[in-house]
Amino acid sequence: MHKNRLRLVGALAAVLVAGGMAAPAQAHDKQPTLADLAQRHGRYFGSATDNPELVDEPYKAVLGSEFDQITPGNGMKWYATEPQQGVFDWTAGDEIVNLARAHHQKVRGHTLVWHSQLPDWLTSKEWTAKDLRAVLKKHIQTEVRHYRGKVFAWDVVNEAFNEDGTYRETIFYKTLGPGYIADALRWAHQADPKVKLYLNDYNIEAIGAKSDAYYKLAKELKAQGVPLNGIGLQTHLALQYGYPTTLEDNLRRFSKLGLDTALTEVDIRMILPATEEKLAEQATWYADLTDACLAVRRCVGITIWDYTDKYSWIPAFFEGEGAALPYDEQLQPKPAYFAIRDALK
Ligand code: 9MR
Repeated sequence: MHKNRLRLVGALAAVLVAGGMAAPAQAHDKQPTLADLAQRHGRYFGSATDNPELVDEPYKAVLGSEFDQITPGNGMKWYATEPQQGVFDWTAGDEIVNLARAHHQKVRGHTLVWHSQLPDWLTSKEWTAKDLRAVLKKHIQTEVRHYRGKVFAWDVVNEAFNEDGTYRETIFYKTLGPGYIADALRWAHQADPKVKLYLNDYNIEAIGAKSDAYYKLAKELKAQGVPLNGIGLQTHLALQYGYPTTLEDNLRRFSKLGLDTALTEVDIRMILPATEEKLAEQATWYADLTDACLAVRRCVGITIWDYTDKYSWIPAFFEGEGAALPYDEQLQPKPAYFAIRDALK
């Protein structure tokens, strides 16, 4: 399978280059899009985006045509939505929701409870459990109510566990204990009983200590009747660390608990420079994770963490790494793009 795909992708790339066909992305307009192909399987294929990028018209054209699901990269996070206590600002999130609606794309809400990108008023103070509970409940319910009917799912709690499967010692965990997760889910459900509620994290693609922690917690929450609908696997992969070969089994065990799963923030970075070999391996990984999602009925869709290397978070966070997405910095599709298409066919 791997070898065939590599050969196919390589051949296709060679034909395109030889024929001078590395043409603008618009040249693909008449072919079915990633979204079209995913829909044939009852899945979506989405991309994250971020507000500063929305002045880039060629970028927006591909974002609006190739994908049927959007996740705001930053605009719905706590620092953006409640910059002062009790003062809510929906400008950034609304801009993305409105753009998505104009293109009939569904929106994943990201994220309600996270230890990162919190406003200063929240992190610079010592909270009593009673006060922090009230603040958390109000934040969750105000935001979920605002986006009711506009987002299909929420990453309710993001990145709650450490690599070894212990709870991350966040302000919420330290002040409220592990029960903050069930509370957050219940509060979100009260505010919008229809929206799908997820826990979301990275490095939980393979079966291991961290994904086991989610499995155990999800099982407990389901047994207690807590409104949890799914687990989001961020899927920030890196070629140098190897492919998570237990991904499909992992997705399947969550399905068996009665949960949806989604690959929510996919990218596959590499140590630069990006060689033809690395791009071919990356393409294979993109195809493999697409196959894994398609093989598990309750894996509802795939979202890449923006679609182009032009706007990837990777170079700023991992020095010397990048080229993680299916489109290059000139918005040209890479071998990974064709490999995903092939996997969806
Ligand atoms: O894409 C986001 C980037 O613009 C921000 O600078 C960064 C700050 O931590 O967050 C990025 O998105 C993260 C997401 O919200 C949660 N999972 C990891 C993502 C990459 O850092």
